[in-house]
Amino acid sequence: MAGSLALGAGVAAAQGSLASSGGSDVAPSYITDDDGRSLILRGFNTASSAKSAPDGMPDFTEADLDREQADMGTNFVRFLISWRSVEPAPGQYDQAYLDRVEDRVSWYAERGYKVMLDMHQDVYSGAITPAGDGGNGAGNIGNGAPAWATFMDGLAVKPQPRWELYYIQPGVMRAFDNFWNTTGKHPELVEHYANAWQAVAERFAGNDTVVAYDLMNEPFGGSMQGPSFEAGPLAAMYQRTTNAIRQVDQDSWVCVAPQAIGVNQGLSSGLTKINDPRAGEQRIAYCPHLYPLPLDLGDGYSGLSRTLTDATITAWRADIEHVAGDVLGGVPIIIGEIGLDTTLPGATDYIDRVYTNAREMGAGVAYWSSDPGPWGPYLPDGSQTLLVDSLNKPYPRAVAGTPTEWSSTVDRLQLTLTPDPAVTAPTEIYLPESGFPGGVKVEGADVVNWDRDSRLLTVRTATGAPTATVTVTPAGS
Ligand code: IDC
Repeated sequence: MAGSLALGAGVAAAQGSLASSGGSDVAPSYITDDDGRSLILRGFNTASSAKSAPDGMPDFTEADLDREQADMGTNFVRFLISWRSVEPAPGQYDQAYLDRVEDRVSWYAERGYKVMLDMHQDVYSGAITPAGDGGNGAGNIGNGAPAWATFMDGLAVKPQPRWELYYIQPGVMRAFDNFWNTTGKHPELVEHYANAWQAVAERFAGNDTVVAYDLMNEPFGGSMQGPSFEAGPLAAMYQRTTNAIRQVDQDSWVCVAPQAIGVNQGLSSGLTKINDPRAGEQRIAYCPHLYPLPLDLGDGYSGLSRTLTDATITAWRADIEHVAGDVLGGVPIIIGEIGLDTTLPGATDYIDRVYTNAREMGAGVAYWSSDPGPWGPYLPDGSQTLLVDSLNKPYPRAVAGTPTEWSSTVDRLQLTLTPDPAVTAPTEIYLPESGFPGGVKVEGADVVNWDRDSRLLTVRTATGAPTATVTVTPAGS
């Protein structure tokens, strides 16, 4: 069975280093910054509150961003945007909305972040339920597509106890079937979608802070599921949208994700190769999500649930490495969503396990989400959840070469890299105050700068060496 093969491969991966990942023989690759440095991206999804806000903006201020940066040293955001906001009427792109997005992007730019724009959807659109919540008072459910692009053909959407269950309501299934045009009645919808992305890309093409476009949150195939959907209408939409983006933007990375249902829980994806028409190396990235079923159902990370979750992570990782390495052609990986209710038993252990895997995979991570509440870093009263301490660890943010292995505890970081002589900018490392209250001791590299306020250390390794290992500990250690 494919599942058990994948499991075996993942176990081997856990013992190897970055260069010998389990699901593929292809070494991890990285999104690079304008200085050519490999980026290790750590941040949040911001935010769920944008989904049904009339102006499409998250309930997230510049002060919230300052707090996040000071508390966790993040350098990345998966920023939620929506098709309904970009194209409120067919063929009309709302430039005032894009102004608001650009304004938020400038907050991130001023603080040295990189932004991935995520065209979010859940359960197709806000128009699947007139009240927006299916009548069950659970808050926002459907979001994403504009009402004018929602064709349910009169089929029902009944109130459901969980938001995910709306996906299999007949009206929602039909809306997706019409979007993918498996009904043969709406060939215009995917075209609108690609053109909406082109309008976004046109706006951000010259913006160095926006590095990536996540083409569609959690694709769902309606009545077409699994590999036939992923290799069929999904891959076709990705290709069409990539082509549309490349007409206006040659440099941003285009991120593709698998079908969410099943693949988020560790099953194999049937996604096929997307060709990047840009001149030069392709800039496609793979951006899957991880939501092990036991945790999603509200179980903690302990006992049998922990065993099942670990098996999920192992299979999930092997398949991601296979798709990114072998199917898509050795592309970077960004985990677009991982997250859980931090009050569940074992939450810290689960977070550590996922971030350890991400580190070994060379993957970026966007935690779901920065919204106040038990899943996030802060409660509505501003107090911290355990997430802040769990995530506030040293990490290399930008590496002058290719990282081959790195590890960290709160007061120690070790990084091995293959230096790239063409990169002149230094390697940048984040060091939290909890582990590094004073000076730093650096072995294996020269210190360029240590800024105790921003918690950023920059170092330069010897030129000409084939590999370099940098170790950072607190001064006096
Ligand atoms: C959830 C929000 C919740 C909202 C729901 C539907 O936390 O408040 O009611 O969306 O809009 C995903 C989705 C992401 C989900 C998240 C957590 O991409 O939008 O947010 N999740 O449930 N996939 C798996 C989990």
